[in-house]
Amino acid sequence: MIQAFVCLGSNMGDAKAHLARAREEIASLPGIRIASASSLYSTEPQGRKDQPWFFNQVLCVACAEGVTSVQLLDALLEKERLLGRVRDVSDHFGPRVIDMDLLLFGREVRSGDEHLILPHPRMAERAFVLIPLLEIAPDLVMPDGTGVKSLLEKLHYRLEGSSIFQ
Ligand code: PH2
Ligand code: MG
Ligand code: MG
Repeated sequence: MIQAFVCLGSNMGDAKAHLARAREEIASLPGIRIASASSLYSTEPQGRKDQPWFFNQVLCVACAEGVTSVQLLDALLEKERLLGRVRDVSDHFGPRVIDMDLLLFGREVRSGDEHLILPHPRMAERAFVLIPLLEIAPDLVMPDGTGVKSLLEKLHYRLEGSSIFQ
């Protein structure tokens, strides 16, 4: 069994409903089980400010023997399409119906392959990822030995209830 972490995000339409659909679809994947889920956070948009706030959530996903990181990523991309995600290449950080980002897949490290980089290349700079991740895995350590808590300590952010400003 391999433990993977997935960050869900939505800032279009009924964002909470999109996250719920995403959880249902992920749970239906063969060889995959949602082991735990963080609460939902309302988060200030990163990268491009002129768009609605997001809801974000992190899932811990247990993958059966034989499920690979690329298979999991491809299954998530397929589910994004099923939920109505249309990718606009000119607007990489813009509004989206649903985003399902693979953050970590066990202790796997991959680089050089644009299709899948592990750990997720931008997770360390995003409070909207690290806060929900630490909620469900407070002692998590990155493959290079860095504690996730220490990554969050380096960021400038504000947590007010379940709202994350950054
Ligand atoms: N996703 C992005 C860009 N910016 N900001 C927040 N708060 N939450 C996101 O999920 C997010 C973002 C690109 O995927
Ligand atoms: Mg994505
Ligand atoms: Mg993303």
